[in-house]
Amino acid sequence: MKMGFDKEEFKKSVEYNVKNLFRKTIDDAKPNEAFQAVAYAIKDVIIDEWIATQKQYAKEDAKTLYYMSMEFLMGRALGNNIINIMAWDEVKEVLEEMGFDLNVLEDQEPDAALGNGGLGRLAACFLDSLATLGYPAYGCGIRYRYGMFKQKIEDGYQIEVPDEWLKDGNPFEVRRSEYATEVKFGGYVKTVWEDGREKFVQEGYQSVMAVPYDLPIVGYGNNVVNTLRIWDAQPINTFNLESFDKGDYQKAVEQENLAKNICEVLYPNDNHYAGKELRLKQQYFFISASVQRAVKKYKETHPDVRKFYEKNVFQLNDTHPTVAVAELMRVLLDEEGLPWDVAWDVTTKTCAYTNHTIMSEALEKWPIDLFSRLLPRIYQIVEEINRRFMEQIQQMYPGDDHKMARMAILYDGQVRMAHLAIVGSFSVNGVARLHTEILKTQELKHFYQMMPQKFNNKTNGITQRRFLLHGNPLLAAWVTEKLGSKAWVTDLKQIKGIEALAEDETAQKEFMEIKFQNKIRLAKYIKEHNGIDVDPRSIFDVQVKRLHEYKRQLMNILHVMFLYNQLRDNPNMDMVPRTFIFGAKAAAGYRRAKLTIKLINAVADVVNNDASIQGKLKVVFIEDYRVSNAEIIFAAADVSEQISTASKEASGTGNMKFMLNGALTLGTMDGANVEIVEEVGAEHAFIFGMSSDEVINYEKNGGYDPMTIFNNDADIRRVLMQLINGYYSPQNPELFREIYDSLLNRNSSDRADTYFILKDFRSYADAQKQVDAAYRNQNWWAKAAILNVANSGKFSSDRTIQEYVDDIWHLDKVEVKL
Ligand code: 475
Repeated sequence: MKMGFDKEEFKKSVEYNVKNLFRKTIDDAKPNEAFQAVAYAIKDVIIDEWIATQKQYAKEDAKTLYYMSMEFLMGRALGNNIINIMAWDEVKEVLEEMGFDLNVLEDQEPDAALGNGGLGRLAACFLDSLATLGYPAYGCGIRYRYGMFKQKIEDGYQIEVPDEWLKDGNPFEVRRSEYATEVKFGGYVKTVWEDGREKFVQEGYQSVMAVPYDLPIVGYGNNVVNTLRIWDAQPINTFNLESFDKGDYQKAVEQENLAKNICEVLYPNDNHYAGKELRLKQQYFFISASVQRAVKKYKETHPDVRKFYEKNVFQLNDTHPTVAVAELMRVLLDEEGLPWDVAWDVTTKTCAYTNHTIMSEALEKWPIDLFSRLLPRIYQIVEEINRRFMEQIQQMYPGDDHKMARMAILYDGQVRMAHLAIVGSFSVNGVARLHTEILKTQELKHFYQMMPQKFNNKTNGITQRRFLLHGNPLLAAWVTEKLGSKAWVTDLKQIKGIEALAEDETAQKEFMEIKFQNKIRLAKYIKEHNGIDVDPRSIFDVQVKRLHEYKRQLMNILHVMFLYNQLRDNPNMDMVPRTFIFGAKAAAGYRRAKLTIKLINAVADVVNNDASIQGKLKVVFIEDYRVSNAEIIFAAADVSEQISTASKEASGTGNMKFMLNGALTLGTMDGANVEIVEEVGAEHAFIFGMSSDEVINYEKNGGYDPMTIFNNDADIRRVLMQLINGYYSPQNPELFREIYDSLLNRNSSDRADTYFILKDFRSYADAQKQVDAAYRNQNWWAKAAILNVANSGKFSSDRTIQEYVDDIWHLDKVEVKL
């Protein structure tokens, strides 16, 4: 226990909160009320550390990271905060004395789902690591009124339900109206002469007030509390008679609507660019507010804004916050009066960019007419950045029009945000070694050739505090006992110490028993939420992640269909009972992804209700996959499905969470799988499929025809025919026609089976057979699982953050004493 946690005081605080919030005594409090009361009591503990931390940062004049991100997929805060103030056992005890179960209270909290998937969750893990390592940092984002939608499954189909996460308020947030900042949209730019220089002023614009809400980010056991600052939009002045009289009635209404709309909802697209105007408004809204605030704060204690970069660094989480490059230029040029060259020097020493995907449909390319209409001054600045950059290319590669066309920021009527991000940043990083290599040699090769010094790799990581200590208390306690220390909680490399136990039969038994208990916990969850009985003695084979074609959930379910055919032919087939578990949200407008969810559920319906296969096969689609149930799912997994088409998954982070919890990877050599296998040894994973080189080669040169496979492989053909003969949809045999067509018919890019599902299918099925064979040897499996846990040290986000600090951010650690 950390010094200073006073159980009696805490108890009083909870009772006081119940009284003041709900006019009740503690024994009348409903679970939700008790949750609120406990959360406020915890906030009370945190708040002093929060104040102390910020004072210490100011005192040391510490360099600060601004992690700019449209998404922070935080999940629940209560349990995590209690863990990080190191008061878990005490709080649990006090609550028990008061008649409450901490787990039940935790379940009252809605997930803060201000993100889609990997990119947003990575931002959340990074904040946890930054605070734990004691680095001064802000997360900067948007306070969406509705986060990621809640997923309901009705008749096998996904239904999107609005996520009213703020319905009962958010106990941990603090509104900071003193930092409200105006953000301007539209209008036109007027040039005026003032103080002997040309000045640009935006006129005829609409504006909103950005009002920040701060959330505490608690470091583990170190008194450090950083800030996640998310911005809300308010009308600048609610419309009044005065503007009515002036004939500005229309404008007043429009401004009010603008403010209402901007923060309304998170766009639910993962790895996909939709080009919506409101999305660009969201981007500029939170970036302008964050940049203005950062400059203002710096100027409060520093006389010379030309040295801004010495104390501030902006990390751009993908291209979504890239207007920061132009906005910082605008502030430095127009508000601070710096000359272009100086402003550019400051900007390019402040900004750094992380690329999270090479999927071409995810690349942000804003139409110039939209962009310049919404952000007229910003567009002017982008034009000048582009003009100067083109000049530079001309100088380095005289007459090479190809390079100009390939590298331009403004091209073909579009603003290419990735190019702006690269040109405006001093660092460009990928998120796993393979991904960074592909950026350097393929997608961004012209930029790499021109400015190789900017490029670097930062392999992703995850926080072991949430995904082991909180999510898997049984395994966490076991690891701590075996190591004789909790040091792994802040130094995951130490978990290597359990490697010595991998061959120890007692340890193996204990490990498998813990896994079994976690499988019972998940089985209970599935029974409660899906009404399906699953056997915790079966292999839990899990694929949880956003639904996307490149992630190939389709290949997984086609393989289930393939297995089911074998079982139907031979009910006595010798196989270890298997439970295939899926969890995935599909973007609301992604038709094929939604149809894949329907297919999974249709297969589940048939398979789960067929007594003839003697319970050897079960299929479960877990509704509303999100951070809070993910913690339970990872803990219970035996097999981790990481089966993306090689070269498509930039890194993956779920793969690391499974590994940390002792699941064996069944995967392709893609993203961070490559490094996972390197750490644990290929013999303790199941690797299959084409390499990224092979995939890229087919994409460039053609030569893949899925029809040949269809014609020559009767088992595959049988599975595919079942998509169109009503086998899983008797009432509508054509239901899955689109999926069938996607595998066999050429699309608009003249390719069929874009993600090489049929090409990799046999190799996948073979790997699945090896899983079955391997699981029969429980000693071997336990050993391999323990080795996975033991070798997961590299994949802590603490390691990732330390690399960002060493190579990019150059922050100093701050110590906070109370
Ligand atoms: C990668 N999201 C994972 C993870 O680095 C990787 C894109 C556009 C609009 C909205 N969201 C997105 C992503 O691109 C995304 O989540 N990318 C993911 O980033 C963290 O581990 O491989 O797909």
